[in-house]
Amino acid sequence: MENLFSNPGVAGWLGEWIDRLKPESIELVTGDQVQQESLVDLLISRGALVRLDPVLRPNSFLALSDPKDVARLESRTFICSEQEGDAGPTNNWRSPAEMRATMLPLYEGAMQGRKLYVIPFAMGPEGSRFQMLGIELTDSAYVALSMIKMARVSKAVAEAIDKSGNFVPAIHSVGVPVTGNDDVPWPCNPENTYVAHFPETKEIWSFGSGYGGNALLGKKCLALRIASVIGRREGWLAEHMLILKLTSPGGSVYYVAGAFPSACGKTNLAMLVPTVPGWKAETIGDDIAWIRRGEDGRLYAVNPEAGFFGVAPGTSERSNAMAMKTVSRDTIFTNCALTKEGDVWWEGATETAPDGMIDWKGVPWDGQGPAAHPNARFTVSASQCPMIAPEWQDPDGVPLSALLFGGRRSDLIPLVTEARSWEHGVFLGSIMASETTAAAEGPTGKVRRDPFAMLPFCGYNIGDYFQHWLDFGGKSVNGLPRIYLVNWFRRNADHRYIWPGYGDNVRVISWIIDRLEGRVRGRETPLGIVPDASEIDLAGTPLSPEEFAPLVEIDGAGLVTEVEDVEEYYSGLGDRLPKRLRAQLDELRALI
Ligand code: OXD
Ligand code: MN
Repeated sequence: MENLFSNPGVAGWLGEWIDRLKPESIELVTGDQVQQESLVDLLISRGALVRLDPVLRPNSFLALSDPKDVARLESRTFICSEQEGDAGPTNNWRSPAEMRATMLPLYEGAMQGRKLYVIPFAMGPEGSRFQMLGIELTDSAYVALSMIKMARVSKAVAEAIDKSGNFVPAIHSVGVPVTGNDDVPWPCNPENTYVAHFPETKEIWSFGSGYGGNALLGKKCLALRIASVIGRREGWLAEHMLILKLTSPGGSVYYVAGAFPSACGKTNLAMLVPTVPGWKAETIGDDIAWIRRGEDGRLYAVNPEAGFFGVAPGTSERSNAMAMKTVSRDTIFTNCALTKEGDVWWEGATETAPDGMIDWKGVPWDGQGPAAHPNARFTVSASQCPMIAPEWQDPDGVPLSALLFGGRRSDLIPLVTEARSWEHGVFLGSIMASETTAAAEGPTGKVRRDPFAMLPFCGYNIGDYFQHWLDFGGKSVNGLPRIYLVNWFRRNADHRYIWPGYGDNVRVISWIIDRLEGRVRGRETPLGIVPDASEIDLAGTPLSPEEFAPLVEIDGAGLVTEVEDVEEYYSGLGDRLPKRLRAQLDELRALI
C-alpha cells in the first residue's frame, strides 16, 4: 500500500507508519461522493452515526461521542519544541525526545483490526500562496468524513503532495485497537490522550481522542499551532479569527476580522444578519484567519478552512438564522439530542424542548440537565452557507479594515473601544480575558486571560508572539487595520445582558466604520476611544441612549483591580514579554 504515493519521501514516511500502526486495511480518502456514502454506511452499521429524517434534515447524521470525549483537552495538548522557553509559559511543554518516547509505544499496533484512512488535505484556497498541505492518518471513519467537510480533501491534493513531497504529517489514532468483536461506536482512550505538536519538524501526533480539534488535525493543530510558528518565521499571522464582509448602505465594502475565544459567538458574528436597513453582511470564515501584509501595506486575510465546526447550543432562528439554514442538510451533528421525529435539537434551538427526545448520552431525556452537550457541534461545508461571500476562496485573501478583539466579560470592558495605535491594540489584545466555556475541558464561567483568543492555540512562546504582533505592524501604520476591543456580554445588576447582540452588532461595526471614515469623534477613556451614545444608531433596539450609556462606562475602581491583575499575569509571562507592552501597562495605570 506504500504505492499510494510514488514520491520516496512520502511513501517512505507512510510505510514507516503502516509498519508501526499495523492497520488491517488502508484507504486513501479523496472525498468523492461514493466514498462519502460508504463511510456513512460503515459508521451507521457500527452504530456510530444515526441517519436523521431525510425530509426534515436531508443527508444529515448524528454522532454521539463517549461522554469522556467531548471537548478539546487543553491539559493534554503539548508543544514539543527543543527548548522549553520556546513553548513558553502558557503551553504544556515536553521535549520532542520525551514525547516521542511516550507516544511511539502507544502507536505500536494501535490500529490493529482497524482501517487506516490516509487523508491528503489542503488548508487555504487553491492556488493561494497561503495554502499548506498535510496528510492526516487516522483510524476513525468519523474523522475522515468530517475532514472531507472541514478541509480540502481531493485526488488533486494527493497529487500535489506526491509531486512536491511537501506536507505536514498529522498522525491520529483513537487509541483502541480491535482484537475481537469488542468495538464500540466511539472508541477513545482518555487515560492516554495526547495532542502533541513538534513545531521545529512541523509534525502533529494525536492519540486517544476522536473529538473536534483533538482529532480534525487541519484545524487547531495545523492551521493555528503549527501555522503560528511558521507565520512567525515567515512574517505572517495565523489567528483565531472570523472574517466578515460588510457592505454599507452607500455600497462601500469593508472586511473585518475578529478574535474571540471558543464559543463566544464567532460563528454568529461571521453570519450576522444586520438589523439596520441598507447594510449587507457576507461570511468569509468563522474560526481561523491567516493574515499577510500586502505590498500596498494593507493586511490580507484568508480563511484556511473549508467548513464550519460550530457550537450548536444557543444557535437558533433568532441568534443565527444563517447557520440554521446552513445546517438544514448535509451536516454531521455531534452530541445533539435526537427528537422522536428523527431530527436534532439543542438547548436554545427552540423556546421549549420537544418531548420524547434521546439525549446526547443516548438515553431518553428526563428533563434533568442538558439534552445536548454544551459543546455539541455541527460540521458542515462552508459552501452551504447562504451568505458565503463570492470571494471567500480568493487566493489573495481580502484586505482588512478593522480587527476586533472580544471576550465574554460581565463588567468593566466596554461594548467597544478603539485602540489609540497599533501598539495600544496589541496591548489590548495581550490582556484580553474571557469567561471560560464548554469548548475546552474544565469549569465554565471563570474569567481567564486569553490573549488574542490564542491561549490554547499559539504554538510558541506567548511573549515572542506579542513581539511578532508588534513587529508585524512595522514602522509604518499606513494601510494597517485599526484595532477595536469589543464586549457583547456586559450585564446589568440583575445579571441580564444589556446589549441585544447578534444582528444588532452591526450597529457597533457601523460605528467602527464611521470612525475609519472620520465621521464620528467618540470619547477618550483610559482604554481607548468609546462611542458617545449619540453616535450609535439605537433605533429599533430596546435601548434608550440613557440605557446605552453604561455599556461604554469604565468603572475606575474595576480598572484599578484589572491593572493589578494584568500586572500579575504579565509577571507570569517571564522575560520574553515585550518591554513596550509593560510600558503600555504603565501608561494605563497613569491614565486611571
Ligand atoms: C473551536 C474552538 O472548535 O475554538 O473552534 O474550540
Ligand atoms: Mn475556535
